[in-house]
Amino acid sequence: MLKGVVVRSTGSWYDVEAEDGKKYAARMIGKFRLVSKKVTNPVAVGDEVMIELDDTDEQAAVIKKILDRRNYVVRQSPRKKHNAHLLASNIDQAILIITVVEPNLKQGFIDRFLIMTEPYNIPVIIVFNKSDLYNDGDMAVYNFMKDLYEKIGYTVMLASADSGEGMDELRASLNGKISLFSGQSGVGKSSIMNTLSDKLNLRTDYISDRSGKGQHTTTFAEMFSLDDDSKIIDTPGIKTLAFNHLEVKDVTHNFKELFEHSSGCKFSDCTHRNEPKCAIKDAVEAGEISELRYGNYLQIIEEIEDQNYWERNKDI
Ligand SMILES: Nc1nc2c(ncn2[C@@H]2O[C@H](COP(=O)(O)OP(=O)(O)O)[C@@H](O)[C@H]2O)c(=O)[nH]1
Ligand SMILES: [Mg+2]
Ligand SMILES: [Zn+2]
Repeated sequence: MLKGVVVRSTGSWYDVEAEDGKKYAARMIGKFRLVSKKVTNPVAVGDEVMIELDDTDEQAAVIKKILDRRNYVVRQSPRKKHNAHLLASNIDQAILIITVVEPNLKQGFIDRFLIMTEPYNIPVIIVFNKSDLYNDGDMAVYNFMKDLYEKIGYTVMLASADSGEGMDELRASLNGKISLFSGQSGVGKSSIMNTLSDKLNLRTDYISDRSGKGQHTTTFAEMFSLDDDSKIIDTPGIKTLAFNHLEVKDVTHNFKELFEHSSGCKFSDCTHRNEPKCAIKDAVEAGEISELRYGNYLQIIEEIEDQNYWERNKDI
């Protein structure tokens, strides 16, 4: 048996980089205990595993054991909306690539993304790419977002894969860490990763219209080495993030500043809507909590409740 790390997952087999320095195509045989019954894939990129080598094929192996994860990130399964899909595990930080233009900023996406990293308090760097295209108005949007998210504890950077702005700073922040790269299609994730390492050569998409409907070319998550102790994980571009696999309280607990203020609410299970003596509503009114974030929060919990209502009342 050898210890190794899953560096790529296709769903049917896994590329494992083992402690002997070699890469194996590993399969899974038999039953594996899932994070929970609601997770569709048992193994994720970043997982540490024990593998058994194949006697007949020197590149093949079988995954025998998944070692305990120190953290993981899940999203709603693209196929089964009440199930979760593991994106990656054992990461030090997440890099969310976003842009104000091309495609136009969807601010709500940032808040949805942060719900996925908050359960394990995974640090997030929000990178606003394509700064070379920003006019004064776009810069004002960026500065507003930087203020908003830094105030609640995230790091925000300005960057451009084209002009090179912010690339040294971003590269420095990846040193010695395993970083998950994520973002909507077309924001420049592959372009940025290519500038960070000349070995990568990832395919980049060409967007032909300003509406920004890029097609993504990354279909599976994959871990790459920047140097001996710095790794980056590329993930498929995300179109939308929905949370039908969660309960309202999961969202309530994973909006960082809402959770921090919630000790002031009268009811411990306060959802911060119509309940009396709600510290969150007070904080929004006082300008201490962003109305944008609060609005997104309300929208997400309503989506979950609407969904659950129809699920509960399927027979009607
Ligand atoms: N102007 C400009 N275009 C960029 C920048 N980064 C990426 N792009 C372009 O945006 C499109 C999508 O980039 P890509 O890296 O494939 O995005 P991904 O889908 O997030 O991986 C391509 O046409 C890139 O050339 C940037 O910093 N500035
Ligand atoms: Mg890409
Ligand atoms: Zn409340």
